[in-house]
Amino acid sequence: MIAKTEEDFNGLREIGEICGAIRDKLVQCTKPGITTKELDEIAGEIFEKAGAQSAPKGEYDFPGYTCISINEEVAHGIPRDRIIQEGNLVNIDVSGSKNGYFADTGISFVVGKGEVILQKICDVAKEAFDTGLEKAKPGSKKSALGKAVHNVAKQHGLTVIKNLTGHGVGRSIHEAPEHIFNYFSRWDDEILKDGMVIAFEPFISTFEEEVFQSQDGWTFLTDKSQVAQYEHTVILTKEGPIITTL
Ligand code: M2C
Ligand code: CO
Ligand code: CO
Repeated sequence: MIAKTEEDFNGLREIGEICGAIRDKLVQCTKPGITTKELDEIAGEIFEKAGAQSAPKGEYDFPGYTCISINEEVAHGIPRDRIIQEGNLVNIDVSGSKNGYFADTGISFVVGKGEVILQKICDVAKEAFDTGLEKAKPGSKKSALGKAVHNVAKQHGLTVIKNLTGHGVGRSIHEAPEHIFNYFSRWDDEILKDGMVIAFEPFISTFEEEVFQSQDGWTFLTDKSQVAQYEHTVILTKEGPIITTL
């Protein structure tokens, strides 16, 4: 969407804050021994108390309030009886709606002490987000974001997942612009607009560049790579980006 009115900005900020708070609460509750289903139930309670709805459940009939992905699961992990363990790479992705406005945010992190490479891909995902965000200005090319993300990954001897992308958000969970690529695409000549709302989500990978879908019809998996994501909902304005999900 293109945010124009005070009502748009307030509505986007409200659901952004709710999703950001759920993300932070789930990260804080992620300890060895807890299951992904137990974490998801915490999210369900907060959505309800806040008068908000889970976007995956509401829009896609996803079997969970949030997507929680562990290790080889990159995204769209279904909350279930999988027990989180020390050293796991965990991704928590929270998206929701309230009063017709949507937000989407996600983070990957390591539980306790883990392999050094896991912390590195999480740090690089955040660095790629921050660097890409510097290019997120009305009037600039959308392709500049992906170029920045891929460059940061390459600088660290890493790469990106090319078949998972960011997207427009605001009045629904996935809307125009359809793709914010995490690499430079010369066919992508779209210009970013004042008030445009995007979910920017770099996926940084150790070497593979594509994920595949699991038999469960939802979960995106890698074969041998390790992958980290970092995502926020951002309103692009001439005065600078507004991150609604901080
Ligand atoms: O848009 C995402 O960030 C998720 C969608 C949840 S709906 C089941 N919030 C995303 C991540 C990876 C792939 C596609 N979409
Ligand atoms: Co998301
Ligand atoms: Co998203």
